[in-house]
Amino acid sequence: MGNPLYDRLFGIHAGKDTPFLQLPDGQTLTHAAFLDMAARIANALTGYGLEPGDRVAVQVEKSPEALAVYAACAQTGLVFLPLNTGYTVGELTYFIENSGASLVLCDPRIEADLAPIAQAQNARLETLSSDGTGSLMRRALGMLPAFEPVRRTEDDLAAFLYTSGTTGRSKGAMLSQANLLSNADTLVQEWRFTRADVLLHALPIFHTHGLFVATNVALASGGSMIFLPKFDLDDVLRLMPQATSMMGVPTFYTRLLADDRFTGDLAQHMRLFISGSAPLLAETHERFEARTGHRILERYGMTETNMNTSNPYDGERRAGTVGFPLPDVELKVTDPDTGDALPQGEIGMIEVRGPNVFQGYWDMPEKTAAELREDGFFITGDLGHVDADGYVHIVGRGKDLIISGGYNIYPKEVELVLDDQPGVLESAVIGVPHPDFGETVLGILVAEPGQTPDIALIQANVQKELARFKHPRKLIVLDELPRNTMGKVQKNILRDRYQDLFTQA
Ligand code: MLC
Ligand code: AMP
Repeated sequence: MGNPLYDRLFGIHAGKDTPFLQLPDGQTLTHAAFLDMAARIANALTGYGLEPGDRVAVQVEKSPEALAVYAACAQTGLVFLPLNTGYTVGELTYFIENSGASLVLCDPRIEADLAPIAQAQNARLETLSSDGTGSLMRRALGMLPAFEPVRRTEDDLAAFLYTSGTTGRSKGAMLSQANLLSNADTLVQEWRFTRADVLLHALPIFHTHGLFVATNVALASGGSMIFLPKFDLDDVLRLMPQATSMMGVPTFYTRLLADDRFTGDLAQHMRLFISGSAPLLAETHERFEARTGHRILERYGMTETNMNTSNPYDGERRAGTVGFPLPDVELKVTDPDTGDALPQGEIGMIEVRGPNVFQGYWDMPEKTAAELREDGFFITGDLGHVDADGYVHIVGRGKDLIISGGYNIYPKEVELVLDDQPGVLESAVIGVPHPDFGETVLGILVAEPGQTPDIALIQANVQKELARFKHPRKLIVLDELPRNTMGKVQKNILRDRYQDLFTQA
């Protein structure tokens, strides 16, 4: 029986002296060295008294050690729960409490802030910094570099990824080993990844894209990664000639195109560029091809489902579409009101079913029931249609969601903070086009009668409560919000009015 996740992603490479991670300073870590590190961490984790199924909440900078914690969780049967490094202590408190984490792993810089929260939760608190130091590695380095993986089945949970919700409360999407493995195997095949691949990895490893798409594909194919702490344009340009492939959000591609150093020569021997997490403008797709000769392969996925569709490796990669449903993934377009399937070509709600679809939201049975049908179809919240050739087009979102540089922001969460501010009667938060982030957050405020909100003070307060990427890039005060006859705020009117705010030269 073994441990399918560990065996498939990590086990097969044991003992191999082939490179796995290449770091920007030129250092290389072999598969074997990485597995030694993971085994030491696994020994440390079990030494803390953690049991299979316990949650390990992790908010640390991207590093080989951070990735080894993921491997160690797979090996020990712990549920890996990575968290955006931008989250404030207030935001982290919710995740720690909601998940009932048994271990919190954080950067040493916020250890003191998190100590009372971990203590209240009866969770252990350990640290890991970006240079690999901290209490976890101090302990792990004294451990043996060998660990017999804990027996697990494909139905066991492997990870929780929190995804924000329309009400402002984040939900923990429970992902099983089978969810991750089925997608990793499919993507390796669909995108033709092999041991010869060197993936330029500049994404964060706390979300689906950087962790379960990029990293799992590299692991499952036995290839290696150029592992950058973040998307740094200079590093990406410098190291691209050593890579064969890259995965990124659209901002990666627009930033590359905005730089004259990014030439066709630099990308010449690359095999594949993949984009996802947010819509890639057809114009970006075309400019990229004109500059490099490469057609970006766009795919579509989400936290709850991993990847659902992909443009073909061979065959036409059609700009402005997200390609075909992946093998084993069923996709239908339904009437958002009745749930009935619509005829081909009509726009409606995209629903998906397959081995990739998650197990439900942790401790939220009503939310699970509202989005995951009994027959296994997940209601994505994305609106789209399937064209006559079978390509899926995403045309909008049924959910009130902003995607900025690949990060999701639910307006409600920001509105709740703005509504609480001195002098503010109410607020509306919308997404408007942005040249770098694709979309960005705009806050509209209505003042309490006779008051003038202090914008600088409000921005400072928002900063304390919410991660930087959620902050409104601008706050505008209006006399009143446009409403329909039912009293509902007409965000479409606001979006139209401010659509050029950040894009006009
Ligand atoms: C950083 N900032 C952002 C931001 N990222 N603000 C809004 N949106 C973002 N995405 C803040 C910084 O804190 C900084 O604040 C300022 O904006 C400018 O920073 P920067 O140096 O330009 O940002 P950078 O660090 O380069 O990050 C931009 C980015 C990064 C696009 C490279 O956000 C990124 O890697 N995004 C990928 C997100 C991702 O992996 N999504 C996948 C989700 S999974 P200040 O204070 O300096 O102004 C998913 C499923 C699927 O969606 O289908 O894949
Ligand atoms: P997340 O909840 O962070 O996993 O984000 C998932 C959402 O990102 C999806 O529901 C879509 O709205 C969006 N998304 C992902 N990939 C694409 C894409 N290629 N084109 C358009 N939207 C996308």
